[in-house]
Amino acid sequence: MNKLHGIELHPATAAFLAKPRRMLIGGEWVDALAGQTLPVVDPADGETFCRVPAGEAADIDRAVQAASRAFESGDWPKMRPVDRERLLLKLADLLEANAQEFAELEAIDNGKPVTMARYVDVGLSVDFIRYMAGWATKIEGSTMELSVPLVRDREFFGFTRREPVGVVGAIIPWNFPLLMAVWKVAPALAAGCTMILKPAEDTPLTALRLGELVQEAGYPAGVLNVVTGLGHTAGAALAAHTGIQKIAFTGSTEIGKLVGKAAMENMTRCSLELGGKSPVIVLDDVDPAVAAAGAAQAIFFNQGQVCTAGSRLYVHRSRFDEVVEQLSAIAAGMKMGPGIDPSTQIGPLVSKVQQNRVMDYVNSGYAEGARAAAGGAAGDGPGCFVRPTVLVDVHDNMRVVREEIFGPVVVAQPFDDLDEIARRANDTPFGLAASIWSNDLSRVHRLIPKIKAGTVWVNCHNIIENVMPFGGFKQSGIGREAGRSALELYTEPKSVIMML
Ligand code: TXE
Repeated sequence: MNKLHGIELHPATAAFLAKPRRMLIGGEWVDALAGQTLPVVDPADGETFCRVPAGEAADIDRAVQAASRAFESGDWPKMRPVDRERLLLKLADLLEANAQEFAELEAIDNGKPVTMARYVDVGLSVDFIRYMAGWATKIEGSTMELSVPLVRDREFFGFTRREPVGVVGAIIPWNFPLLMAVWKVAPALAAGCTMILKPAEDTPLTALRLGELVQEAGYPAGVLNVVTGLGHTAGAALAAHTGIQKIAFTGSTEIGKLVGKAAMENMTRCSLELGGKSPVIVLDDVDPAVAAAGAAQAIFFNQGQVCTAGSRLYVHRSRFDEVVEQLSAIAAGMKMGPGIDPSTQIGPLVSKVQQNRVMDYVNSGYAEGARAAAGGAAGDGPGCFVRPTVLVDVHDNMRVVREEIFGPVVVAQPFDDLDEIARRANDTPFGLAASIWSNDLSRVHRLIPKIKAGTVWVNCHNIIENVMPFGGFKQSGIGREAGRSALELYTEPKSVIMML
């Protein structure tokens, strides 16, 4: 396949798609033990364009054994931190050198616009690996003065160490396949852990290609294993495996709870990054054009398939009509098309399942009295498109306001005062993110502590930064990825008390 949807593919993309794809276990490229495969579907036209192995429990078991050998042999955890750092930097360099291929694979597999994939998915991944590489040499404990009772004539000395937690299972979603892989791989490897990575069944390609780069960079066998497969088989087997010491999951709240329960059975360390229903709060001092552009980016970025998507828009009543009108004009003007086409602004959703899920929500909104100020329908043809949609005439109890839609659909409502908006913004089981739009510092600062969310943006939305902790309050998850906090997820503190 050299051309797709009339667009010439980079020769490296075409070459990767042309060869058989296997899973990476213990430094070897292997088929699933049962010999089964899964289709990989182009969401722009619904066609299967390649297949990957359908790994199951037995394959997961092999991968856990390989990762355990790499951990217990000390090949990775005992490698000099500066050498682990060097290998992570090498991985970042290789990813950067192959950026166009990764962007195209992501665009074809997930449907997202290729230009966005190039600068957001691949660009952020390169930066993130480099940032995390630096932490390999900076994992520290502390020393303490002890006051041990009853043994006053002896001296004591206490210190803490941070040790790698061990073998890590990572289960990732399909919305940012490469970036979500890297968010788990880079801190885990920097900390000295080894890993089994299970990408989402809808988007397995960049995780497999990342495995190739890890091999090319010269990592010891078994440090990173990539097993493709379904969630309820491969994913469930990984979460429940007694050979892992930590599971890191990003996905739906529903499956996150299952993964959490399986982890607790074995006391496996567990971090969960789950769904959201993030509010975008526009106060009355904001230029409606700025608010509309911000709200559009908050919800339409990545077709709304973002855990932090600004899916609930609250605008002060005095500005509501103007903002909704301008936002609707932006929505109506967005160019929809296959992700691989560089002129596309809105690609297809990841799958038919997701398109149907999103359209079911839109139709439930209509049934409860909502009206589309823009969009409100699927795209024509076999692709998994949903038109950028702005729903108005909604109220707080509708499903479209309460549940995560995970598509390009925003519900817009007016509000009157700050106390009311804080209460309504928090009236959700989720607590991942929120944005406040205003230049009135006093009101912004009064709102920030009232919002129950892991990230609050001011005059921006969906800005993800390597150095900032990222995660959710309430049912949006447990733990904080990125920044220094990510290292805490992959290390265990050990207290050492010495009598001198
Ligand atoms: O997610 P799943 P789905 C939300 C979003 C979306 C909905 C459903 O609302 O509409 O979830 O998407 C693996 N044991 N988010 O069904 O099922 C699966 O193979 C272990 C928000 O795709 O949670 C994949 O690798 N693992 C989210 C991963 O879990 C299992 C991103 C996520 O899939 C499993 C994605 C099981 N029993 C969806 N079942 C976000 N926070 O960004 C599935 N998996």
